[in-house]
Amino acid sequence: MRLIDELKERELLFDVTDEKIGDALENEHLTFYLGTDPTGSSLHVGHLVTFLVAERLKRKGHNPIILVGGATGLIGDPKEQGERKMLSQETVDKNLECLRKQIKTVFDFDKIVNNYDWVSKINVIEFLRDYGKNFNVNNMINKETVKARLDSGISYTEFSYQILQSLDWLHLLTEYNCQMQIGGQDQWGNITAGTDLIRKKLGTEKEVYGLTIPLILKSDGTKFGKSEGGKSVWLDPNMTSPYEFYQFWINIPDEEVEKRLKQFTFLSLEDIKEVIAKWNLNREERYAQKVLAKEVTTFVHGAAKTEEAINVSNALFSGDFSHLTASEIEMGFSDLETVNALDKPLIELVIEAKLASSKREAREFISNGAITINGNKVNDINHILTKEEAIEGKYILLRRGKKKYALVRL
Ligand code: 485
Repeated sequence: MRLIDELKERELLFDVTDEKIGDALENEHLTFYLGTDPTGSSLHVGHLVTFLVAERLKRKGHNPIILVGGATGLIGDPKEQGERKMLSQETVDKNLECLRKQIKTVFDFDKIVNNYDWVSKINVIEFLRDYGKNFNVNNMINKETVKARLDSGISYTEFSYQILQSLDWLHLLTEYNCQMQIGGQDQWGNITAGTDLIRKKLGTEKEVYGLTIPLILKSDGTKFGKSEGGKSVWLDPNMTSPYEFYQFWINIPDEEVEKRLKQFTFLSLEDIKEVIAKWNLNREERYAQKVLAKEVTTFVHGAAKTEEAINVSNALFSGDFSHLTASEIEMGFSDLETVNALDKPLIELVIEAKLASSKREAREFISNGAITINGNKVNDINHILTKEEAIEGKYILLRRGKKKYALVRL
């Protein structure tokens, strides 16, 4: 199947600037770029889909350049909700280093550039004469992102953003023969501003192509990429643990799972069909979600962390924690109420861990068998936890009933 058709089939194609792109993707080795601004210290799953398209193009033999916007991050791409808070140079620099590291660890992209390197060298007279002169304000105002802000207001700073993104592409085309830019569907205006600038500066001597990827939405039309608590799902394991990351994918609803397998995994379309057929035999087992979670978590966090995440999930499901390692406990239960054992009797620990609100209640829970330690029932309210009972001599999971957990550290 042609790559362009495969992208369509996987619901990864929103728009292209030129239909010839289909042939170019098939017959040429294009250098292309994808840009992101260092507005945070990590990418999230919303970014991921676009980066995965870059990976797909790379696997087809095209040459990726990843641009991290050290300059554009200081300006701010206009967003519908209103003017951005300007970030300090320090924050942008710090975020940029984090993103650069993350992109290097997760993806296998050799070339990462920073537009600060060339944008910071342009002076205001050059900016207005060499670039500004090629932009028509009427066209600039008609870009979706600007149009959406005309009522509420937009600063000249954010209004100028599209000029910067356009001159980036011109720079990368001149420097690296970068003929294609990809981005999410919200980048359409910036990308077409770039093709216009290139045409004005270089005529039609160079073919250039823009390709956008649809914004990922949940089936209820809301934004994709928030976990149940409304927290963003980040790629940084210190912000979203591999276990939480895995859980996010395990919890993808049935009506979305086939689409996510197509968009977020490198499984072939035939393999995905088979996964779906098997899943349909008994949807309750969540086979398709398990394949999805395993594939995406492995891509982002590697096989070892994924195995830990799966072990934690299985332990939570079965209530048997005896096989977990200390590192798995740390990954899976970092959010839990944690108490230090220090020779305290079980009844006190249960209260301290907020699994009971009074001595009377704690005694009742323990004696009627509602309290387990690492999955085993204990009925003795004065039981003192020992290192032998602890996982790697360190951790004990206290549980009340089916769902209430606390972590005891020895
Ligand atoms: O030359 C460029 C300079 C900056 C950018 C692109 C080219 C960044 C771009 N303007 C942007 O704001 N991107 C968003 C970001 O950085 O968070 C998101 C897009 C999304 C997808 C993702 O980056 O909103 O659609 O492209 C990778």
